[in-house]
Amino acid sequence: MNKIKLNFILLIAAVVTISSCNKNDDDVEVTPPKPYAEQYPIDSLAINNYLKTNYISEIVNHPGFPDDQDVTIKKITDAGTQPSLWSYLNSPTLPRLTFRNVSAHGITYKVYTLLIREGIKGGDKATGGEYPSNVDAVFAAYKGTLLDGTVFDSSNNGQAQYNLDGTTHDGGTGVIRGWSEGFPQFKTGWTSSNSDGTIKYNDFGVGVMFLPSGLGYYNTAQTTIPAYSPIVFSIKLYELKRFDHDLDGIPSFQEDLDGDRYMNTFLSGVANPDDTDKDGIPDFNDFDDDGDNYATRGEIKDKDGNYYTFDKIPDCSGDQANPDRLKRHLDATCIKMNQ
Ligand SMILES: [Ca+2]
Ligand SMILES: [Ca+2]
Ligand SMILES: [Ca+2]
Ligand SMILES: [Ca+2]
Repeated sequence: MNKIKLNFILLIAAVVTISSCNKNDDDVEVTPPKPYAEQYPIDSLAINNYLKTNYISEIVNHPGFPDDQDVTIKKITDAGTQPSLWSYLNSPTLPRLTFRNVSAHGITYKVYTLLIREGIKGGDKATGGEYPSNVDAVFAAYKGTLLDGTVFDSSNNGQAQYNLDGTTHDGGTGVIRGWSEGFPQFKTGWTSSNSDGTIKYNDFGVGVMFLPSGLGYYNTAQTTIPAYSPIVFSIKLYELKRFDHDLDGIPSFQEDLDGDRYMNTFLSGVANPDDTDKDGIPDFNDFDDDGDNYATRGEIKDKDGNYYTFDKIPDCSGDQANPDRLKRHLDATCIKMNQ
């Protein structure tokens, strides 16, 4: 590995370390951590029980106002008229409860999300209807509750930027791992202006995520969240912001090779579907994706030095049309000098 590359990795590691420290500024109390493998089965049981004993009691329909699509979940008191959250599991219609397996801390978490409304495209700019990847930023509203229904935090402020990559770069707030796992299950809406100049959010994605404590705050109690609490977030996904982590000119979400919206750095020896040259650094963080010692940024220009749009990056033969082609910056055997 060349030195520049190594320094770049160390820089990224330093940024991540610093932002991780910042995230804990509000900590109230830290109890010694239990093994994750010991706590997770307890959380899993509690979340399953919650899903089977709670229902959606209200969804506010108030377009253009901050409380639009506020979701209230309550304990079931009449099973005949109050379908449990669990009853929506893999439903062909919305609401739909689904889960993903998430590998972290040496165990596999099941992360449930409930999709209540799809975000869709619209407005003058025809934006919206987009999924964030797990390393993008979101502009969202949220309400966080404990499994007993206690609300511990909420915000309808769509102006705040939350970085799903956990960092604070570009003015964002770093988030818990559970948000990085949950938000890519929802799509954005579109914005317009109210007559008073404030932003109106339209057709945004609405849903709920159910997070084990290991993907939340775990043993680090917050002011209103006891240690080892599974947490529930109802969310509204207004907008997103794309990042380009390695500054190679290709937004990170387009470096997600398997297209599952998740990019991670794994322990060495674990196959990473998003790492072209298999050097342990996924493409979105690797400024030389194919490991040919030429930076990606220099490999995606035409012979006049102009950058191709992502869709038009050719393969080694110059073909720009075949959707299955291997783009030249991902092909280490392609000679890229003197194009
Ligand atoms: Ca990039
Ligand atoms: Ca991926
Ligand atoms: Ca790599
Ligand atoms: Ca290269």
